[in-house]
Amino acid sequence: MAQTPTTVTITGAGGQIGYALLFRIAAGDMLGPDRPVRLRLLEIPQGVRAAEGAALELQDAAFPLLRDVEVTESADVAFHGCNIALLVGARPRGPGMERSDLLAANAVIFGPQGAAIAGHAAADVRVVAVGNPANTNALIARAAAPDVPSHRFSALTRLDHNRALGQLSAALDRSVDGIRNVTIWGNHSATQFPDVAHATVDGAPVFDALAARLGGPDAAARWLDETFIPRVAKRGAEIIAVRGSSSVASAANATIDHVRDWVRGRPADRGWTSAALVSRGEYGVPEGLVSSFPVTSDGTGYRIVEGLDLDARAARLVEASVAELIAERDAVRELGIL
Ligand code: NAX
Repeated sequence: MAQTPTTVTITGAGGQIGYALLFRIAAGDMLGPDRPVRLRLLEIPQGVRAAEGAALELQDAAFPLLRDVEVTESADVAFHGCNIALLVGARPRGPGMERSDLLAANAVIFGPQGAAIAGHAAADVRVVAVGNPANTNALIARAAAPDVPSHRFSALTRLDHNRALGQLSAALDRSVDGIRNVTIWGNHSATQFPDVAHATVDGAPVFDALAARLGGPDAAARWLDETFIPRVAKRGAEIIAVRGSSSVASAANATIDHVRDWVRGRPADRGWTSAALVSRGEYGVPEGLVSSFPVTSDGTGYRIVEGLDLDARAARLVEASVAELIAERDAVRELGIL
């Protein structure tokens, strides 16, 4: 029997990340070669022509898995029957914009989209906020959909996770493939904590491998503090400085990775990855915040890996990033949005 297509809604589909995402989804990279897809592209009037152009190109690519593409300005139409919601479109920070202005500008996007998801999406909907500030945008969407279980909402920190793998691979001169159990904690921002305390490379602790390569444990600790953490946390700015434009293909790739592992599962021998999920109090993160954690997936949903030891320094770094999430949540509350 022919499979029912999975409905994937992409907001901001006429933008850069949207363009990099659409063709990979239609090719089957996200949901697998056995899952037909139906695409719903949500845009605002300024972005509609670009989305329509992408839809024409999708037709020209003749993807066997692609059943249907619809471009719309209506969130209700876009999320009708939606199984996977990729919330990419967001309001960027403009000149002179304070953080509260940015949060308010995005709340009027992500609040109504959350409500439209609650009203129109399929019961099995899974939502990932990519548009920044991603964690708090997910929190806002989730708050507007109180009847949708909180485990159906997430925000993207997989790009940070992949960036961390890339930096370790280069420093150790080992394949990314052999690295396991890196964690991104906290916010998708410069306060995030990329943590390798439990990470291994080809079965041995990453820290020991770094120490062997860099000239001892002190040198390894210094590299982690002075090079690795700031480089991963500020990689977005580095890409802008070098490329003249923000991360696009790597962000789309991470979005594909995030949804693929969530929906299809992740082999246990690959270890954990990172995703921002709605906290139920794990690791002392206040309930309801959307914070990045170590996660596994058996295909039914992401599970937070619990019980990891955090030393005093790691606990302080997690707390600092979570403090930023609390401040964002409180700023949104002050605006009367939550
Ligand atoms: P673009 O400016 O190229 O595209 C954004 C698109 O969203 C535009 O076409 C715009 O018309 C549309 N849009 C705006 N408001 C909308 C609304 N209310 N409904 C539907 N569509 C709307 O940006 P792009 O490079 O694609 O980046 C998109 C977002 O991803 C930005 O917020 C960016 O900061 C964020 N990123 C998040 C990352 C992450 O790891 N979480 C990394 C990459 C990226 O920086």
